[in-house]
Amino acid sequence: MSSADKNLSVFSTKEIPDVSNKNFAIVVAEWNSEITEALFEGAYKTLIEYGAKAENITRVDVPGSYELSFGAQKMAQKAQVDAIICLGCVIQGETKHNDYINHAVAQGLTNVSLKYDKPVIFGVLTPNDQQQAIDRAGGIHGNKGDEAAFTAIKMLGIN
Ligand code: DLZ
Repeated sequence: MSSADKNLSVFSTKEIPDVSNKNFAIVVAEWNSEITEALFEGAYKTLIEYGAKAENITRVDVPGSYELSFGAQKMAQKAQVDAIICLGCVIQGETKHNDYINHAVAQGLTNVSLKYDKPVIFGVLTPNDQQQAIDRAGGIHGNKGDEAAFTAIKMLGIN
């Protein structure tokens, strides 16, 4: 029996909503900028492909991935912003900085999303090395910036 047969109201991320009048913010970390620029290009291109207007897309740069939460919060506070896409790349190093940063950002973005009732997308690569990052920023594993933007678009279908 389909959902229609059951007479359910369905909000589903399987549907692609009209985003032609939606406002997006893309927050981009400067660390590993060759990677995060590629993520940004992918995210921006995807938003435009799905109908977002260039004038409705705001870019915010922050120093590192740790600052993505604050950047996201500033954007979430703006009434006109509907969804926020956060892009970063934290490469595993000899210390545990990556664990601390990744966990803090994941928690921070979740908090902003729930507090402001807006989709805040975790587009942060957490690779073991530079090559894994390249592979996911337009390389053999695609561009995670595209995926982050597509996720933001889909989440706007949940009302
Ligand atoms: C400090 C630091 C280090 C070691 N590595 C990264 C990284 O791989 N990717 C990234 O986005 N940011 C890194 N940072 C910077 C932190 O995110 C943050 O900007 C600083 O700790 C200042 O709060």
